[in-house]
Amino acid sequence: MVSTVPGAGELQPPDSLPQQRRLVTEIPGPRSRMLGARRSATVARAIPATIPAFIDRAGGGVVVDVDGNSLIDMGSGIAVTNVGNASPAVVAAVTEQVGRFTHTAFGVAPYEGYVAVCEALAAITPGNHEKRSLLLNSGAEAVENAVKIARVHTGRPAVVVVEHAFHGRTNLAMAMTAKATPYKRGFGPFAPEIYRVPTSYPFRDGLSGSAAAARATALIDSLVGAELTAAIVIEPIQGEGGFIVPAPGFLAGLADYAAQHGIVFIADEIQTGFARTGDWFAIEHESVTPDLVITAKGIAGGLPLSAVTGRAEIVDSVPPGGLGGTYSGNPLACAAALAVIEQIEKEDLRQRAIELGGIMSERLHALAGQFSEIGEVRGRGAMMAIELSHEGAPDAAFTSRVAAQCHARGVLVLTAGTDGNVLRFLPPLVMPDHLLQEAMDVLGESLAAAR
Ligand code: PLZ
Repeated sequence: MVSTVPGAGELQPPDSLPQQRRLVTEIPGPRSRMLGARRSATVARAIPATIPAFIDRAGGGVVVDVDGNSLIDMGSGIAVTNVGNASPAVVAAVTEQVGRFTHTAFGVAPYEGYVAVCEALAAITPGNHEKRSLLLNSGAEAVENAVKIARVHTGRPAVVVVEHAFHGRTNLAMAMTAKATPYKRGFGPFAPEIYRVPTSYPFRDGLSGSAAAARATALIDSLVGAELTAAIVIEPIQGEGGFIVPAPGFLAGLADYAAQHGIVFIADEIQTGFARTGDWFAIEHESVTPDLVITAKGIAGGLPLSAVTGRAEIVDSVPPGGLGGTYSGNPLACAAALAVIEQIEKEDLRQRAIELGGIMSERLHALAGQFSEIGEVRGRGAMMAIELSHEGAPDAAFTSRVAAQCHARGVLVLTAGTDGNVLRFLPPLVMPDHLLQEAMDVLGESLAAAR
C-alpha cells in the first residue's frame, strides 16, 4: 500500500517545493497506477478523472505526484487555489483554528470567523449598498440558496439562465446547467420553472452586447414574462461552458432589464471570483452591480466554502431559520477565507492575474498564428482559453488529444465547452513566470503532436 500522508515532522512549507516541471517516470508512474487500480475497485466511475496521476503535495505553480513527478498546474483545482496550493498563510490560519475548535454549527453557537468573512465579502463585492451574506459549503449549494432568496423576495417562480451555463450538480443547479452529457442525462425529472435564453458568444454569434441582450430579454418577455421572473442567474464569464466572454454591454443590458422589472440579477462568480480575472470579481469589468453575488472555489484556497452576498433588503426577506446548514461556514474554512483575502490584497494578486494573462495572451495568439485549429483565443486575466475547431466545426477529439499530450509532458490542463473543444488555462496566481512560459512551450509541442 502506498502511504501518501507524511508524518507531521515531515511537513514543509510548500514554498520549498522546487518550481519546476520534472518527470521521473511516465505518467501515471507505478505508484499512481497502483492507486488507480484501488480507485477503479472502489470509487464510483462517474467521478471525473482528468489526469491519472495521484497527488502527494502541491504549491506555487506545481503539483507533485506520488512518483515524484512535478507537473505545472494550469488548473488550480478548477480555479480554487488562486493563492497557491497549501499557501503558507492559509495553512497557518487553518492550523491555528483547528486547535481551537473544529465545529459548533454557526446556527447553534456562533463564532467570529463567520462574521469576519461576511464583513470581508461586503467590502470586496461590487456596490456600496448595505449587504448581507450567508455561507454555505459548495458552489451548487450557494446557487440553490440564491434562488431561494430571490423567490422569497419577489414572490415569483421563474428563474432565467443562459445557454452554455454551468451552475452545479444538485437538482436545482443541474436544471440550471445547460449541458446534457455528462451533467444531466438520465438524472431528471429536473426542478421546474427554469428557462434558458441565448447568451452572448461573440465568436459564434457575432452579435454586439446590446443586440445579444435584446435577443435574450425579448425571449424572457415572450416565453416567461418578466412579472413572473424571480431571477436572472449568469456567470460573467462562462466557465465550464467554454470561457465565453460576453460582448461588452450584454451583462449591463440584462442587469438593466432586471432592474426595470424587479428581477433579482445574480452573478455566479464561482469560477471567475477572487482575483482570477484581475478584479475581485469579473463583473466589475463591466461596471455592473449585481443584486446578489455567488462565490465559492477561490474564496478559501481549497477548503469547502461558498457564499451568497447581496442587497440587505433582498437577503433579509427570508425569515430566521429559512436558510442554513450543519457545516455551512465551517470555522476552518472561514479561517482559510480570511487568509486568502488578506493574501490577495498583500501580494496584489489582482495585478498578478493581469500579468499572467498578458503572458498567456501573447503566447496563445502566437500559437493561433501557427495552428489553424485555434479558432479563438479568449478570456481575461489568468482565465484564458483556446477554442479548437476543424473546418469550422468544434473538434473535441483533437482537444482531448492536446490535453493528453500536455498531461504526458507534465502540464496539467483542463478542457471545457459544451462541445468539449475548449482548452482552458487557470494557473495559480502565484505561479512564477518561467513556469507559465514553459507551460506555453509544452502546449505548442502538444498541439503539434496531437495533429
Ligand atoms: N457555478 C460557475 O464553475 C463549479 C465543476 C466541475 P460546486 N465548476 C466546476 C464538476 O465536474 O462538477 C461551478 C462553477 C460555476 C457553480 C459551480 C458548482 O460549484 O462547488 O462544484 O458545487
